[in-house]
Amino acid sequence: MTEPIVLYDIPRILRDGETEADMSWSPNVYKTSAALNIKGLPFKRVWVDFKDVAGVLSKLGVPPHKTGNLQYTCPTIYDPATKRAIMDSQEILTYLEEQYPEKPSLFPAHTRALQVAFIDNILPRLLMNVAPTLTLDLYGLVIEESRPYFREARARDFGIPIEQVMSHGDARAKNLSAFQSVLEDVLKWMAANGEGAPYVTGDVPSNADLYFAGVLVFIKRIGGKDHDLIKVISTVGNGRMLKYVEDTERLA
Ligand SMILES: N[C@@H](CCC(=O)N[C@@H](CS)C(=O)NCC(=O)O)C(=O)O
Repeated sequence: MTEPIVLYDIPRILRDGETEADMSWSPNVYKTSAALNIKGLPFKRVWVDFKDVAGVLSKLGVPPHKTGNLQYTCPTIYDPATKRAIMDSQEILTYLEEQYPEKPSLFPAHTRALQVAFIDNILPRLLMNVAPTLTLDLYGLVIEESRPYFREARARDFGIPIEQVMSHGDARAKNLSAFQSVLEDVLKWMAANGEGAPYVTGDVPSNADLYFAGVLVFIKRIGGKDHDLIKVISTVGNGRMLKYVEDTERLA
């Protein structure tokens, strides 16, 4: 019997009533676990604290990122069938599509260019409004021993301490309203698929869905039910956006 693929993931602290599945919060890891599930490829998760990511992943022999502040990141997978370790959600997806062509694809025919256009449009708009409204919430759920590492690494990424990343008052209201506009745009575009089509790409989920859903599921898992961002999600499209989040959360 083939051994399951190993997926390296970063855990978070659980709140009362949450289960191990809620421990996964990363939008990038979401893309990979959802892709593995959609493709029906069995996998097991290995939890690695923020502070240990570089140490654990470098031992797998995966080459470090050539650009950016971080040399090693999750998701990373190890596939025992080919004895290969691959890092980066998009590199992993390319590998899975090539290695397992008989499995469902995340690129329905003729959608690649439109998927890239969708991702390039929505991702910066989401991140520029989610970072100032959620970063400290994430920090609060980082495993205690990894907090100094997280604080230092994010200050390096943002160029300012994490407290200063957060917006307040009018600035926060603007972030929330801009976040709402992205969701409204996506619902408007999805309406072109016809009534009730569950995904951006219609009846089947795609890489574009996983990018978008990854951020929304991240908000749900980190913010919890009372966060302002979740309240925005709940109001958009009379519950249709919340349903999208709940449906896509089940993919991962
Ligand atoms: N481009 C990468 C980005 C991965 C990434 O940034 N992962 C974060 C978690 S969301 C991480 O591993 N951070 C480790 C750290 O901050 O040291 C991908 O798509 O996989």
